Amino acid sequence: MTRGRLIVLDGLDGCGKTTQRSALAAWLPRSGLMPAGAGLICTREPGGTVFGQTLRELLLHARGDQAPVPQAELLLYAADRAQHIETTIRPALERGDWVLSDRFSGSTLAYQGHGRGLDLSLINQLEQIATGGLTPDLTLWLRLSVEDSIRRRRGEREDRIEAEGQVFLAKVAEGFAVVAAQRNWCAVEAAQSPDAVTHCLQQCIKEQLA
Ligand code: T5A
Repeated sequence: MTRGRLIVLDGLDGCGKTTQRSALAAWLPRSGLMPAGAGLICTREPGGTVFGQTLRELLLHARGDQAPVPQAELLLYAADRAQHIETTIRPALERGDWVLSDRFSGSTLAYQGHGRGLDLSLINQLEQIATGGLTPDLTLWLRLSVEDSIRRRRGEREDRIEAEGQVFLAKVAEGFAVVAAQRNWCAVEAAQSPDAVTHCLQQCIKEQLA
């Protein structure tokens, strides 16, 4: 049995991860890329496990006195990831299944590292603990401007991270650009029609994983 593949979608809030995750989930099993018999697990961070759903609620919706300080926030994202990897992602990959995840450790570098200004080398060490060294086979970065991110989410109820505002989001956007270059992510312009974005993502996946 060959190990499965881990594909990650990442980027700013509202960049289209959910939309594209659905499109890729429909396409991947008939793409000819997955071995016969391999399943596809679609998941997300935070909240890809039952335990993680409780953490997601705390991370995104706790306000006022209940809200975590930045260091606690960092540790909660790491805890969510450790649980996600050990109970969902690693077993799936070992079975030979493919995993498509909406966000992974690059988000922590972008949001908690570049956005909050927490120490990047400590975040990298924490990533080692949380992931046990597991890295994605391919990360697809949906590149979107801060202005488009805000425009797309206008009128929707903001979660705690989204409510941080434009200056924070600009630092996160810069962070994604840095991490994408360092980690050799596949960048796709997210400000195109959803179908055009899907087509570009499919091309990246075929080029990298065929
Ligand atoms: N976070 C997460 C951290 O701070 N650290 C971490 O380590 C991790 C893992 C939750 C938050 O947690 C933070 C980052 C986040 O702030 P989330 O649940 O992934 O993460 O939240 P969002 O990224 O905000 O998810 P959204 O559902 O809001 O955005 P998506 O999934 O990227 O985008 P989607 O597909 O829902 O689309 C958003 C809107 O845009 C439209 C859609 O119809 C929708 O209205 N749209 C398009 N419009 C025009 N053209 C296109 N191509 C479009 N594609 C989608």
